[in-house]
Amino acid sequence: AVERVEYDYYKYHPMPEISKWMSQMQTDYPDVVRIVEYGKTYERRTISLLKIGQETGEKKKAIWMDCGIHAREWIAPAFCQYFVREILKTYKTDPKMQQMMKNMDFYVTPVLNIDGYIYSWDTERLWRKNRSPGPAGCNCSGTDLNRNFDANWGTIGVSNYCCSNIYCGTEPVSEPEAQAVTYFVGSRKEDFLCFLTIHSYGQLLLVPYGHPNFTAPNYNELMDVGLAAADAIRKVHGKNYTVGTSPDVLYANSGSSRDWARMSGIPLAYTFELRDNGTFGFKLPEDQIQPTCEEAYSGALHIITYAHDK
Ligand code: ING
Ligand code: ZN
Repeated sequence: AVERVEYDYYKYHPMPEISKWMSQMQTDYPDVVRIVEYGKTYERRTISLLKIGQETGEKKKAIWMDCGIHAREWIAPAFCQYFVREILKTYKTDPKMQQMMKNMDFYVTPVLNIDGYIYSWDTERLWRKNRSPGPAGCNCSGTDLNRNFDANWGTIGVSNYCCSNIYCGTEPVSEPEAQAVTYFVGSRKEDFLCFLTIHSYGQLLLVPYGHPNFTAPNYNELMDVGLAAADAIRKVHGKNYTVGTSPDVLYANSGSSRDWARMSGIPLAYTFELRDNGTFGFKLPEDQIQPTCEEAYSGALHIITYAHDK
């Protein structure tokens, strides 16, 4: 018999294990899980997502979730994997989840910035950016993928200095990882009800826009749903998540994937900043993976259910 070792959702996993886990999910749930390859990183690794939903033969709505756009935020990929396991577990018995999987496909990217994630494991734990080389004459590598999207690109909260951690790149969507998301989501943007991008840390739910001069047309809806999601989060382990735009909560920024998604017409676009509040920061201990995932799941599910029922 083939020995099956249970995947440990409460540990951090290096990229090869996450890739194997993705294949295993497709094998274990052949009716509802499919791996979709949708881009290449700078170092030519394949960017893949899990498409999760019931095959109905009809055109379906969709939910987007990406994790690991920033290399050092290890809790984010851990959450994407937990999220996938949880919806598949729930689906077996829960009529609401069955209904949602019939009407919607969940597109979940566990690690978007694969090159950076590997670099963070192997070389520099606190690496944030991708791994593309800087422009001619610059000795630093990496562009901040969350400053590279085509959303008021390069205007505020970025750096043009290639050694900066918030270097926005040479032009909008110069980076292959940002291109992959822009193309995949952009080519079916009418389908997406919701765009969730998962980061750490800070315990925040950020709504569009990052630029203080612009307000989302459904700002009130985004805030109402975000505040209700924060309530749902608080009920799980008592943690407080602050809801607002980045200029209101911390500082302004441009070129984020969330702002791009909202500008593209996706109504419910949120950035999750998971635990903690700075005690451990990016090096969140493994004993906090489970509670962090439990509370974030509750918040994400609130937004997704709202998007579905609306
Ligand atoms: N934070 C996000 C970043 O891209 C953000 C989102 C922007 C938070 C501006 C607060 C203010 O910087 C992390 N942790 O990556
Ligand atoms: Zn981040």
